[in-house]
Amino acid sequence: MSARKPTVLLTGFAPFGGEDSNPAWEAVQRLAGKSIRGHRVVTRCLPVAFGASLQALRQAIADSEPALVLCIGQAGGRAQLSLERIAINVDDARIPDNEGARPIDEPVIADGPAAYFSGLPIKAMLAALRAAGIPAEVSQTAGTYVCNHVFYGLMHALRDGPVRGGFVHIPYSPDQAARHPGAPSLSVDTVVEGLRIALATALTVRVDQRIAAGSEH
Ligand code: PCA
Repeated sequence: MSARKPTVLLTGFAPFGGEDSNPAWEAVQRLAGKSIRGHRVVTRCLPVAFGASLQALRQAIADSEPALVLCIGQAGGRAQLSLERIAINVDDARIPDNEGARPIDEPVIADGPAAYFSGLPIKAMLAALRAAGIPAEVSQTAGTYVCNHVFYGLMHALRDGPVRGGFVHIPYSPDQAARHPGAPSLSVDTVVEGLRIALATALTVRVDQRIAAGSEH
């Protein structure tokens, strides 16, 4: 009987908000099937829709039985890989999702706790990324749109088990930024390398480092 190689689940999202691509999925796809610290990377593209995104995520977790889950989304306007610290129990959509839904001040999970912290060692991930020359930050909010919805739903789904999970936002790609003059960007190549480092760190570090990454606003 041969033991199956453990897996990590890495998700991206479909395009949204008038963009014709989502570099979160482009980057994630490029790690499909790769081996990172003895784990095979399983990938899934989630719909940008409040209900369907979490259904797809739960299904992907059931299918791949991962040791660790990392969800990736795009945050156009941010300048660095954003390691999200906290998911909150709020859906408040500034723009409709891809199915036209626009919840306002609704909980992600009725009667769920106000928030969950990331289950990943975000400070160690930050240090590893910076050491590799990849711009990164700890983010204190994942917003209140579909990414926060998925992050909160992920942490809720994993709350009683051994599987760890977290969320990373990425900037525009250079071609997207060319259509948003002045907006910062990171190449998909750099994002792919950053995600590889983030996953390798998350898989090996159990006790996070204690380094400052707070913000005043
Ligand atoms: N970013 C959006 C949803 C999908 C994505 O890639 C967000 O930040 O909520």
